[in-house]
Amino acid sequence: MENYYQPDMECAPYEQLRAIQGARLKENVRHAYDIPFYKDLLDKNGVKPEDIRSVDDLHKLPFITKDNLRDAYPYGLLGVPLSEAVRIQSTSGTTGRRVVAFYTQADIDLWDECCARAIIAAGGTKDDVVHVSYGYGLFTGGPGLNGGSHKVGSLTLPMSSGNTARQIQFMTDLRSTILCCTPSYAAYLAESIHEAGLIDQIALKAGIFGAEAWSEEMRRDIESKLRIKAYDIYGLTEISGPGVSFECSEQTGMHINEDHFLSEIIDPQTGRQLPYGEKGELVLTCISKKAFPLLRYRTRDICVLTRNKCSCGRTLVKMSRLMGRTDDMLIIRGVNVFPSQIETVIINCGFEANYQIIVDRVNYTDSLDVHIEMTPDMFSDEVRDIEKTEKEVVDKLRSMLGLTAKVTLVAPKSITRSEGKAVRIIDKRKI
Ligand code: DLL
Repeated sequence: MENYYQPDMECAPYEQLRAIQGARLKENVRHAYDIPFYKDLLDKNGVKPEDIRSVDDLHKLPFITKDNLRDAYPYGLLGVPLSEAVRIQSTSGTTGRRVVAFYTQADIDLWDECCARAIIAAGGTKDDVVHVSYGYGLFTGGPGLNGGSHKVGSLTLPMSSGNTARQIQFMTDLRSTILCCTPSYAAYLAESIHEAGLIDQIALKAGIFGAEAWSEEMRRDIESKLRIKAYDIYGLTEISGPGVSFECSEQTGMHINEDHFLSEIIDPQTGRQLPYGEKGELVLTCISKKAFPLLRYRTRDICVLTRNKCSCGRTLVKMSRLMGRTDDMLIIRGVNVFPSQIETVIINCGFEANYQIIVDRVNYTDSLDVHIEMTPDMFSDEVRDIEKTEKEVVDKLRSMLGLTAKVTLVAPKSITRSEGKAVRIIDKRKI
C-alpha cells in the first residue's frame, strides 16, 4: 500500500469528491465573474453565475483558449488585487505574446501540494534527496517540483537545467535518490553517466519526468539505464504547472488532482463532451485557484480519461499518457501522424530517442524525413548493413503510419541534446 500526501482528497469516495467539486466550481465561477473578461464572455454566451450549481452544469460554460490569454496579456485575467498576487510564471512559447499566470500564496501552496502528491506517489519521503533539473525561473518545472519537495520534507537540490558534469557530480556526491527533469534530459544524463563509468555510484531510485511527450518505450529505456522507476507528470503553466496530474506505482496513466482541476474530454472539432474511454482534447477548469481562475480551458492535449479502480487506492480520475496535441499532429500527404508513433517505431527498432523528424513540401508533395542516431556499435557497420537497417525502419514506419518515409541513420551524437524540452519536429512547410 502506498502512502499519500493528502489521503482525504486522493482517496475520497467519488460522491464526496463530486460534492466538493460542485461547491468549489460554483464559488470560482462567481469569483471569475468579477473579472471583466469573464463577465463579458459569460454575458455574451447568456450564462449567469447562478446557472452553475454543480459539475453537471460545467458544459454550459464557454471554452477559453490560449488566444484569449494572449489577448488578455498582461493583467487582463488577474483575478485578485495586485496586492494579493505573489508570483508570476510564464509559458515557454517563442512566438507571439507570452502567457503569464498569476498566483496568490494560497495558489502556490496548493500547487506545491499537488507536486508533493506526485513525489510521494513516486515513493518519495522526507529521507529522500530530490534532484530538480527542470529549469527554474519563468518555467514552472523547477519551482513546482522544488515546492513539492519542500512540502514532503525531502532534501531539495535546486539544480536547474544545464551543466551536465556538475549535475552528475552532485548526483553522486550527495546521493540523489529522485531525479526530476524532462525525459529527454533524463536520457541524456543516463548516456553521460554511462560514458563516465559512474552508473554504480548513482543512488537514484525514481524519476519524475514530464513537460514533453515521451513513449512507453522511452520510459523502459530510461528505467533500465538509470536503474530506476520512471513516473510521468503532467501540467501546464496556465493551469499552475507540473502536478495537474501524476503517476502512481501502477504506471498506467496519471491521476488528475481533481479536487482542484476539473477535467473533460471533448471532440476538438465539435466541442462536444465525450464519455470516459474516448480519445479527445483535454479541457481543464480550475476550481480552487484565485489569481488565475481558468474556466474550461482547451489544452490542445490529446488523451483519454478513465475512472477505473486503481491498485494504488487513489480514486482520482486518470488521464492516459498524452497521445499528441491537436496542434502538433502532422498531416502528411493527408495522413494524420503523431510524432509519438514515430518514436515508438524508432525505439522498438533498438535505437534511443535521439531523432529528428523533418517535414517539407517539394513540388506540392509532402516529404517525411526521419534522422535517427546510430548506436555506437552500429556506427562501425558496413554501409550495406546500415542501408539494410534503414530499410527495416522504413518498412516498420510504413506499417505503423501507412506512409513511406525517408530514413537516414546519422552518426552518434550528431543530433543536438536537450537540457529542457527537446525539439524533434522541424516542419519546413510552415515557414
Ligand atoms: O511543461 C509544466 C510541466 C513542467 C509539466 C514539468 C511537467 C513537468 P508548459 O511549458 O506550459 O508547462 O507546457 C505545457 O507541455 O500542454 C503538454 O503539451 C506538454 N506536457 C506537459 N507535461 C507533459 C507530459 C509545463 N507528461 C505543455 N507528457 C502541455 C507529454 C506534456 N506532454
